[in-house]
Amino acid sequence: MSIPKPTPQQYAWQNLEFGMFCHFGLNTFNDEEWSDGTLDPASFNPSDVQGDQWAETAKLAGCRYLVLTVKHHDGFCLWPSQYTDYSVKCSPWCSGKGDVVREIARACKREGIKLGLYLSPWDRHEPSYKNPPAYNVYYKNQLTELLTNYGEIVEVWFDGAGSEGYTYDWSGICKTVHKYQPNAMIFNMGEAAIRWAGNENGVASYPCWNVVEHPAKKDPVSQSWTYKKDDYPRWMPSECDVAIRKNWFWHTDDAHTRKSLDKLLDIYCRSIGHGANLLLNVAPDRNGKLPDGDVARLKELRKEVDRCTAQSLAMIKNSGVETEIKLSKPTWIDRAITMEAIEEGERIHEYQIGALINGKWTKVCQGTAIGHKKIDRFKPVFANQVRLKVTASVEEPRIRSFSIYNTGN
Ligand code: FUL
Repeated sequence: MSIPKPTPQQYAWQNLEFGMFCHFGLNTFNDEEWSDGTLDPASFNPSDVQGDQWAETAKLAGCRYLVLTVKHHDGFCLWPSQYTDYSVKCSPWCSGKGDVVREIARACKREGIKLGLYLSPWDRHEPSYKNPPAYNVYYKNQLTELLTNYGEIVEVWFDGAGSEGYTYDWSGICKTVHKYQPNAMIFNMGEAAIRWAGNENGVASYPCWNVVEHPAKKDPVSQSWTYKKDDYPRWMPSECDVAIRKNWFWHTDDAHTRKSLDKLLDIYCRSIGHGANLLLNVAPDRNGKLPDGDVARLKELRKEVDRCTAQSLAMIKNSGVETEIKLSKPTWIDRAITMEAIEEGERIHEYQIGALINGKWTKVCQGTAIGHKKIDRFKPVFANQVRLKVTASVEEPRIRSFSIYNTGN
């Protein structure tokens, strides 16, 4: 039997690596995170919705996709859905003629940022929620509106929160996605193409394998996947989510909780650097704008990621168990970034990185999974040869790139 491999869509999505999450809605205007569906839609009144600023910020941060909460648990819709009045059309914003989803889709397209949609299954406003068969129709209708009116959608984010024990028509919901957006990633529920990393800290525990065994075997998070037993093992990459501040939505009093640059760099190395995608939430404020302080922090993050990795001392592509880099003279090295050619499966199960120091090979780090990307940070060594040695694999290892750096950190 051949080893599991990503679909072309999963592969393309993994190459995006970094996304921006935007939580925006009635909660933004009421200092709430989980409002109960009774807030007055009239309170949704941004002075402007500056989609271009969101998309430009995503781009300068190095994000390649943006996931917008088009409906959070409170049921309020950021687009004028024909299936409910609990939406922007009953708000004073643009005299009820506005459409946040349209604005953000337009801006993302302009910047070359792919768009993802978070549509909460749990709905605390919609009266039919009490009647699952009726609500499933409502949900699929809304999904159809979203998947047919806003261009290409890269990901549909199905949040499991609040839905424990509820009967969703996951098969029908996923069919709707496949029908209208066959390339979209389904996050976390139903016939998921990508899985949740299992925490809201933005980190993937290591090793974070791309291939999942049958979920009943070990992964409690994945009980929501509706695949049959025979469909395992299967390729299902991981996505990590985290907010730049303590909360997901914008609040009047949490700017001081903005994560430090060091914290964000650590998150980056333990999500993207563990082979997962990172979805970093930056919440638009009541002016419909991403706050200046958050934007500044994202710029710092991008600058530091670029500084550390823009100039590799050497980079090499290879097939086989040993990949060696020879430098012309001894150089300080403190980081290695390795990528497997995952389109051919996750073949590497164990590896070591060694450096030739004063004529002697010394191990600088070791690991198990590499997958899409592994970032190894280690104590600086002064060496002119560095070697990646695969010590356990299935089939011949395929190294998309092995590169070394001196970050000085
Ligand atoms: C959770 C939600 O309950 C939070 O409000 C937030 O949307 C987060 C991304 O997912 O499950």
